Amino acid sequence: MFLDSQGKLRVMTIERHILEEQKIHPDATGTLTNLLYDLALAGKFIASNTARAGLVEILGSTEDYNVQGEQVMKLDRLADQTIYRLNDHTGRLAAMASEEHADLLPIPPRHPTGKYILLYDPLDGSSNIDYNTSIGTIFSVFRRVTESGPGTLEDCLQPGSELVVAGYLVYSVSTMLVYTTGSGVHGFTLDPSVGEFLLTHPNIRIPDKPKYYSTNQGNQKYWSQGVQEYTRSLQGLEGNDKSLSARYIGSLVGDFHRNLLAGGIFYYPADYKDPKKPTGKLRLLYEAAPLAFIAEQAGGYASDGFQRILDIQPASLHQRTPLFIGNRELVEKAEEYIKKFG
Ligand code: AFP
Repeated sequence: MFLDSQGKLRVMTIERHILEEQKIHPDATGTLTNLLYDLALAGKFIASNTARAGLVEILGSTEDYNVQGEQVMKLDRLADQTIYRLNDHTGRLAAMASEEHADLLPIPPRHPTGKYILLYDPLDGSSNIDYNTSIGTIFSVFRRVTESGPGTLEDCLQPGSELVVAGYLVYSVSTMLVYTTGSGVHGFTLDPSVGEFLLTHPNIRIPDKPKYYSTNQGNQKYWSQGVQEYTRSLQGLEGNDKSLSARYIGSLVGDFHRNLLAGGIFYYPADYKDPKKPTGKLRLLYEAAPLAFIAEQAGGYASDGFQRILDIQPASLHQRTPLFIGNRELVEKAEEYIKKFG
């Protein structure tokens, strides 16, 4: 909320912003607008539980019981159920898929199905919960490819280039929701006093001058030569490159969000901890593809080290991928090093 140059009070709530975006698409029916609004609402519920996590015994194991003898629900399960329950009956979705579940989540047969597919990682970075460090929710939406009836696996297994919405919530010093529908990236901060997301970061662009590199360098000995050499270049140990500062939370949303605003690169490469399976850790559909869509809309780029993340055709719901994401020239440089050194 602020006064513009004419002294008029300006408030851009997320609802108003989503409605204004809808006007860009004259054929829009409003379904996607409402779906986004449902996700913002889910974010408010999760943020509220996250903020009270240390007080209401929702940390720790789902096997625990609170003082009233009620079974305690772990925060990531609570987040998962919040998103599912707020979206299972609206008639907007044909199916959902969550990082917390092995299989696709059907819409209960008593409710109507719709034309969209929602994929989500309800609480990313959950190993940070017990340490009061930032965590997040990642979501993305595809248009279904099947004609009607319950959504199928085929509807979910689409490349990121087909996404119609991607966004995340970060629960930290404040709660923010950042999303794109393909016309720029916009960030909203939750004002807890009124319970509303207000536009605070319109049209986010990754700054041209990168500041940070973010990776779990504890895994360095398991990396390929290309990734090791690339890391040396980011540290200014190769040629005349200036060094970047290192920052790593271990919570993808938090690390990505910081680098989106400050400039830099996040990478989680394939590693050889298990020499038979040199895969990345992050999930293509729940983590890499949505953030890749946001990065590209903000002027950045995302790759698996060989190809554009958004071009990868997923073969399974929980497929993992290496991820290099952030400033375009830094990601392309990673691709060059991997091409040259492997
Ligand atoms: P958790 O949800 O198990 O904490 O995993 C978080 C995550 O998927 C992603 O948010 C982080 O970027 C990455 O894993 C951190 O992995 P390392 O702990 O191996 O660095």
